[in-house]
This record gives sequence, structure tokens and C-alpha cells, in this order.
Amino acid sequence: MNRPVFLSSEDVETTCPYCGVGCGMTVSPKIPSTKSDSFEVKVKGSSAHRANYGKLCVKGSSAGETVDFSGRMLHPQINGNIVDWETALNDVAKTFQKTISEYGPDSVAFYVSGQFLTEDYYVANKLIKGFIGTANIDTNSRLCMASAVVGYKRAFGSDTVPCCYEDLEHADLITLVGSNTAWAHPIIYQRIAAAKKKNPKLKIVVVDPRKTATCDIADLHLAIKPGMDAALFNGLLAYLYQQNALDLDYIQKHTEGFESALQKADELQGNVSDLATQCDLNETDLRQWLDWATYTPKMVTMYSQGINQSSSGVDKSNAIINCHLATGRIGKEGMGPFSVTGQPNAMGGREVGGLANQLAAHMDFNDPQNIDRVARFWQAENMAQQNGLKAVDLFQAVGEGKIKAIWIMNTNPVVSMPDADNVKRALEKCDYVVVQDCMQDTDTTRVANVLLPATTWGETDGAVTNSDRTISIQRQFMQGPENARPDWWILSEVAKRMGWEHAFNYDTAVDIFREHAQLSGFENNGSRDFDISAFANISEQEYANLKPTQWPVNAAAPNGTQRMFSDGRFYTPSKKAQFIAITPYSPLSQPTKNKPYVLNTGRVRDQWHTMTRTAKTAKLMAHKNEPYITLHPDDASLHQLSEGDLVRVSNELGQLIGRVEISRAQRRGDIFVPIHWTSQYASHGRVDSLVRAHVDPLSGQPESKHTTVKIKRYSAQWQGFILSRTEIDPELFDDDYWVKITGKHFYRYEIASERALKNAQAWAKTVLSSLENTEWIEYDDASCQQYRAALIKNDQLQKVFFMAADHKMPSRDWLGQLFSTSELSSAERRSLLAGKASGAKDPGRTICSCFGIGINTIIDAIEAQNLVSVEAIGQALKAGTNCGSCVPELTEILAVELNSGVSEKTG
Ligand SMILES: Nc1nc2c(c(=O)[nH]1)N[C@H]1C(S)=C(S)[C@@H](COP(=O)(O)OP(=O)(O)OC[C@H]3O[C@@H](n4cnc5c(=O)[nH]c(N)nc54)[C@H](O)[C@@H]3O)O[C@H]1N2
Ligand SMILES: Nc1nc2c(c(=O)[nH]1)N[C@H]1C(S)=C(S)[C@@H](COP(=O)(O)OP(=O)(O)OC[C@H]3O[C@@H](n4cnc5c(=O)[nH]c(N)nc54)[C@H](O)[C@@H]3O)O[C@H]1N2
Ligand code: SF4
Ligand SMILES: [Mo]
Repeated sequence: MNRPVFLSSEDVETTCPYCGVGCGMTVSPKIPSTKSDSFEVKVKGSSAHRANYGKLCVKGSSAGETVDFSGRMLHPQINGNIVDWETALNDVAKTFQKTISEYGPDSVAFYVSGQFLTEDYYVANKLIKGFIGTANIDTNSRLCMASAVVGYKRAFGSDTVPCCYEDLEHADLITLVGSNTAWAHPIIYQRIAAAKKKNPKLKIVVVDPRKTATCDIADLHLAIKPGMDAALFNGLLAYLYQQNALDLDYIQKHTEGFESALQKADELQGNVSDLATQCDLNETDLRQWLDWATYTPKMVTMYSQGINQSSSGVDKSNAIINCHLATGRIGKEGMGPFSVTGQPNAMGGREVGGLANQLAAHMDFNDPQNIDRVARFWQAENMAQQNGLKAVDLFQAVGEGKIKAIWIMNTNPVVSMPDADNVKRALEKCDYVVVQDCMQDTDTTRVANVLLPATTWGETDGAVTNSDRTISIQRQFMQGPENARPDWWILSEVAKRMGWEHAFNYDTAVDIFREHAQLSGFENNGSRDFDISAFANISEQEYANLKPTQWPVNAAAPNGTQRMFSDGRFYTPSKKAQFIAITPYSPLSQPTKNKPYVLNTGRVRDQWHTMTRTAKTAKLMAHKNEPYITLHPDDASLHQLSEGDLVRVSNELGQLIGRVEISRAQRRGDIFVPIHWTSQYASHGRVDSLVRAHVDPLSGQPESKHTTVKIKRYSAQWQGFILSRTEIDPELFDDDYWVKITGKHFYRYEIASERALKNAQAWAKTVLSSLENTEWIEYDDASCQQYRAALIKNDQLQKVFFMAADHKMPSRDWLGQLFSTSELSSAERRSLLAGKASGAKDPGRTICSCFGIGINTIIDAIEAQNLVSVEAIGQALKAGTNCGSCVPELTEILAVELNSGVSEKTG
């Protein structure tokens, strides 16, 4: 059946499909009682889950709106033809077998994802490493937290996140480094904000070159020069020593390598004034943070992509960890170096060993005993003996023809890999590309030979592990498309057809989870941190009811483990933690005369990665709906750019076109572009086509936050927008700029061209292609380059097109609302080509997505009703009262209004 059907009418406890906070959710199915009744999935935060205690952010709370089957991949396909599963599975198995027998196991590869469920991940890893016989499996986690993994391993001898979320509530100082928590980990942000309210002593410091929405709760923002974090934390280490604030007893008992780490730090960053210059920081601010970090015992340092996505990402992590070790601030309440993960199961991927340089269950290839142990446990027939290729090298090898067959699952590398156009070319050239996705049309499915339709969130069961080691279950509550299958099932069926029936004979996800748990405890005896042997015999029923649990969970800790390293024992051979001497270095691309700008990239509040889920809902599209480029006002005036202009960003690898957003939140010389746009939603929006594939030498993680580019105004000869009840083929826009935006009952296209439009009416007739029996009303004024048209059928608005010399046309909101009415009133008809109801006000860009409240409405209310707090705005307009994701922006708007200052947007 290719429409969604619930399994039952009972509430289901599950886990959010999005970020690594790992919020628990209760899903309440609303079973349609009649055929025309709508299918509705209600979600609310589960109050019992210790990640979120009932809260959800705007993405999580809208998850129910994304489960319809629009755009889904519905059938297995080979070279564009629909085939049955048997044919597809045989084709994949045979082609992989043939390639391996001709060219050896290293001629094939898997590229997987931190959004895989643990069971999917486990099977993929077992198949390729234990049976195909190569470790050529890498994951998008390489782009995400590979540096954090290596940092932890260098320091602790294991990939262990020492902290838990409760530490954020116990801390008196939280330094957020390279983390836009407010947008990327909103529920953690809300926990920190609540902790601060409760404990006014708690200081928050944000270290980020940009002034982000997260800075709204910060006592101090250090707008660090991009890439200089290792220097900053070296500086802290030296300062701790200078202030006599070291925990010498801890250093002596539990660590090694302190002397050389301190010596290096003191030599290079021992002088605070010099350090301020190196990091381009105000010295007073820097001293303030150094003092807080020296004299506040309960300190958590939470870090994310500003640290990891760097050519010195591993060193940056160790520079942070060094400071915690030097003061013994680890393994104790309210303390620790806390790397937060981005994807819902980035941690599960690390557990199964899904990276090319991991083996399984927190064992590596560096010890032959590990290889032997895993081989015995799996009864592996072709055990891989060494690390495989990391993502950048892997796609390079695809391009060079060394990898002849690749199977990509649950990730969209043509969008998300650095040097993405080159990745695309490599895949186009590759003999055999299998893409397993739940969506039919992505940039990566477009270059596949074989497409395999997977089930997705809500349609299958599996485990995920969040940022603080909590394992929770994503549970099935609905039936997926008839021909979609769970990822683990597809992998197992191919494995069986390659001759390994006995090793992949799984009936359910629980069978796999049990095996994974058994491996974690196999010959472990306390030698490995990752141990969930308490689940080694878990029954179906127990799995179905599994409560969120923090690993390790074994005989010694049957209820899980909140915090690690409390006893000062680590997983290195000496059981002591390791200091690493750090020599900071700058990002690899440095600005030149021709490419003077540093391109920084990251996330927006309401979109998830390559938008395949979040762009389906109008609600999540309302906040930011076009690719944009944020730049400092001085850089904007240098290029004579105003807010809303189009600009072209380019370098030798590619180009991107987006809207100008001017903000003092941006440092001079740095520009920021969001990562989300793809070829399905924008003509020139894929930012990774510009990002150089420079990597950290130890982790192989790309420097996605630092590439040099030039910018140039896009000299639009005309601009326009279309609202249409049905989709429009972007091919009709030729090579012009276009962006597609999902509205409620319509699609919106923003268009611009560098070529003059000689005959607007003719263009409109082609692109809007009038249907039969449609009324076509228009307004044409060539003298001022204005053309407007509307198509109406049976009194219902079908399409509108507005064009003008520039972007300043009526707000799209009022016109958009008309698509929700089945019959236009005569007043609406009369106002159509004016684009607004007479006397109506433009609500402005959406701030609160839950209630659809725009910035102008908020400002008007603040002014008219003298509102002085975010709570008062909430009472007046409801804005910010549901999920709270927009509270940082409301705070900012309020601050600007109360100070009557110049509007400063945060990105
Ligand atoms: N809304 C939303 N939330 C998400 C995701 C999403 O797609 N959308 N994705 C999830 C995933 S997979 C991940 S990995 C996380 C990422 O979560 P975050 O890491 O918080 O998000 P980013 O926006 O990638 O980058 C964080 C910040 O790093 C800063 N930065 C850049 N260069 C430097 C530097 O040299 N030093 C420092 N200190 N900072 C720097 C950027 O300005 C940016 O504000 O988010 C997760 N949550
Ligand atoms: N410049 C720059 N580049 C970046 C980043 C950055 O900050 N800057 N961030 C990097 C980071 S941290 C990350 S995590 C990556 C994310 O980048 P990607 O992993 O490429 O992005 P997603 O959109 O999450 O891709 C997931 C794909 O899996 C599909 N899918 C969803 N559910 C399922 C399922 O159950 N099964 C299967 N088989 N498929 C499914 C979706 O439709 C989608 O096509 O981007 C990286 N790229
Ligand atoms: S913070 Fe938001 S996106 Fe992340 S897990 Fe929670 S509800 Fe989902
Ligand atoms: Mo990520």
C-alpha cells in the first residue's frame, strides 16, 4: 500500500530522527476514520526521557509532518528501470562478487551514515570487514566527528565521551567551542538556559568566529580568528600553570606527558597579550575567560564542528582535553571535555566500528589480537587485516577507477562531501554505483546505477546512541511504502546471496542487537570501554520496552553508567591519560588577493542536512528559505551589496549563488553560507562544490569550515517569483538562478537572471503553461519592467508570477495564503495582481515557525504593547511558547527594539 498506515492506535515511545541530543518522543497515531480523513502523526516530547524531559525543538516537533510518502523511492531500480527485489538483490550480489573476484576486495566500498540505526551499521560493517574482506567502509561521520574520536583516543586510549547531560546542570562554567548549540542542539541549549536561570553563578562563554544565536545566553563571546582554537586552549594550559592552578596530584597519579605539553603551550602561547593577537581577540575578554576557566572548578567544555571540521581538528580536541586533565576536571560532576555528536546515531556508528580505521566494538586493527578476536566471534571467512580508505581518499579512489563498485547508504555525498562536484564526477565515471535511500530524487540517487528503496524513521525498529552514550530505540509506528525495506534487511539479503547465509540469517533487528551486545562483551573483562553485555540475551519483549540507558551497561553496572573515568583509570596500556604537546597551525587555505574571503559553513535552525525530510514541510521552510551569504557590513559596502541582493561566491572548484544577508555578527573577511541546499531546491546552492578537500592528517576529517573564495555581485537583469499549486520543471529556468520553496498547498520559486527578459508574457506562458479552462489575468508595464500574471481555474488560484527589475516585490505570504482557499473572494481576486489585500500588513520573515509569526508582527507588538520580555511576547503572540527554538531570536529582536539600536541579525 503506498500511503501511510499505522500499526495500531496506541501511543509509541520512540526517538527523534534528527540530532544527537537524542530526544525521546511519544507518537500518537490518529487513525483516519473515513477515507477522506487525514492521516496524522502527533508527536510530543516524552517526559521520561533523560535527554529532553518532555521538550522537543521545532524540527523534532514537526517530525510527524514529514512522514507522508511524497517523493519517496517506491521500487528497486536498475539503470532507470523498475525491477523486483529478487532481481535487484541478485544484481548487487553478483556484481560485487564479480568485481571482488576480478580485482580483489579492495576494489569495492561502502559509504554509510551516522543516521543508520545501530543494527544497520553493525551488519554493513560485519559484511564488508568480516566477509568481503576489506575495511573500505567509511561514513559521513568522517565529515562530522572523526577528529573528536581521534582526540579522545589519543588522550584516553579509547573513544569515550566522559560526560553526561546532567553535567551541564551541575557546571558553573560552560564554554561552547565551535558549537551553535541554539540551532544545532536546541534542547541542550534549552537545558543550559534553564540551568543558568536556576544558577545565576553559571557563566556561559561562546567561542565562535560568528556571533550566533547561541550567544544570546552567553556572558562572553570570543569571536576567535577561524582555526585558532588549539592556540587558545594551549594558552589556557599555560595560564593554569602560571596561576598555580594545576592539580599536580591528579597529573602525577593519572596522566603522562604533562611536561612536554606544558612546555610547548608555555613556549608558544604563554603570553596573554601575544595570544590575544594570535587569536585576534580583545585582551580583556580573553583574560576574563582565562580567569573564569582557572578559578571555576566545575567547568564543562562542549565542542562541535568548529573544532572537528578543521585540518587541525584532532589537535584542537587534545588542546581542550589537556586543560581538563591538568586540573583533574574530568569524571566528576559538572566537569569534562564534552564532544557533542550531530547525527542521531553518530555514536552507534562508533560503537560498531563503522569508520574505515575502526574494526568493531571499540576495537581497532592496530592489535592483531583484536582482528583475531573479531574474526573468531563472527566466524569471518575473509577478515580484513588493515584500515580501509577514509571518505576523501575513498572517493578519490573511485575517481581513479581503483574502486569499481560502491554502495552508498543513508547519506548524500554529492551534496555533503568537500569538492562535491569532483565526487559527482567520480561517481558518474564509476562502473557500479548502488544508492540505498528512502527518497527517489537526490543529487546522489541521480548518479546511481542501482537504487534500493529503504524504510525510514517510524517504519522500522532500531537502536541509536546520543551524545552522552544513551542508547534509545527508534520504534516502528507505521507501515513504510510497500516495496521499501529496512537497511539491515537489504544488506543481509545481499550477504546471503554472496554465499554467507549462515552469518546473516537475521529475522529481526533484535537478533542483530543481541549479537552486537555479545561482541561488546566478548573477551572484554574490563579491557574495553564499550560494553553492553547486559543486553547479550535481550528478548524481543525487553528490546521493545528498552528504556534509555547509558553505556557501559554490564554485570558491574547493570543500570548503565552516567559518567566515565571517575576512578582516574583510562584505557591506555599504562591506564593513565595522555597529554599531547600541541603546536597549533593555521587552516590550510589562506586568503589571497584573488580569493580574499574565508568561507565558513554550517547549519540553520529549521533545516536538516540535505533537506530531504525537512524541506517537505512549509513550516520548516518558513524560517530561512533561500541559500544565503552572511557578510560584514564593511565587506558588503566594498562590493556595493545590499540586503537581499544576489551574490556569486566562487573559487577554482565551483560557484554558489545566494542572497546577501548583512550582519555585524560576522567578522570582516569571513562569510557564512548554510550547508543545506541541493540541486533539487536551488540552481546554485551546493556549498560543498566550493569546499577544498583539505583534511586533518590524523583523522582524515575535512576542513569544511575554512575555504577561500571570492565574491561578486550577481547582476540580475530581472527577478521574479512564481507560486504554483503544482511543481514546475526547473529545466524551464535554463541556467538562471532559481530556488524552490515548499509552501502549504503550493510551491514557490524565486527566480533571477543575468539575461534581460525581452518578452515577459511569452516567458510566463511557457513556464506557467496554462491549463485548459483557465482564466489568465495579467498586468504588463514594460516601461518599469513589471509583469504580473495569475491563473485561476474554477475560482481557485493555480499559479501566480510576478517579475520586476529587482527583488523588491510584494511579500509572498498573502498570495501564499490564497492557495489554502478553494474559492477566491471577489476582493481577493481584485487584489491578486497588487499582491496584497488593501490595508494589510506584511508579517515579515518568519521567526516563530510553530505559530508562523513574522518579524514585523513581533516588532509591531513590542512597540504597540510596550513588551519588555520574551515571556510578554509569548503572552501577546504565542511566539516562542511551543518548542522554544526561536527564543534566542526573540531575545535578540527585543534587545534591539529596547535599545532602539540598528537591527543586528544573528545567523
Ligand atoms: N538544525 C540543525 N541541527 C543540526 C543539524 C542540521 O543539519 N540542522 N545537523 C546535526 C549534525 S550532523 C551536526 S554535526 C551538528 C553540528 O552542530 P554545530 O557544530 O553546532 O553546527 P555548525 O553550524 O556546523 O557549526 C558550529 C559553529 O562552528 C563555527 N566555527 C567555524 N569555524 C570555527 C573555528 O575555527 N573555531 C570555532 N571555535 N568555531 C568555528 C561556525 O561559525 C558555527 O557557528 O548539528 C546537528 N544538528
Ligand atoms: N561544508 C560543509 N559540509 C558538510 C558539513 C558542514 O558543516 N559544512 N557537515 C558535515 C556533516 S557534520 C554531516 S553529518 C554531513 C551530512 O550529510 P549527509 O549525510 O550527506 O546528509 P543527509 O541529508 O543527512 O543524507 C541522508 C540521506 O539518507 C536518506 N535517508 C533518510 N533516512 C534513511 C533511511 O532510513 N535509510 C536510508 N538508506 N536512507 C535514508 C535521506 O533521504 C538522505 O538522502 O554533511 C557534512 N558536510
Ligand atoms: S534537539 Fe530537536 S532535533 Fe535534536 S533530538 Fe531533540 S527534538 Fe530532535
Ligand atoms: Mo554531522
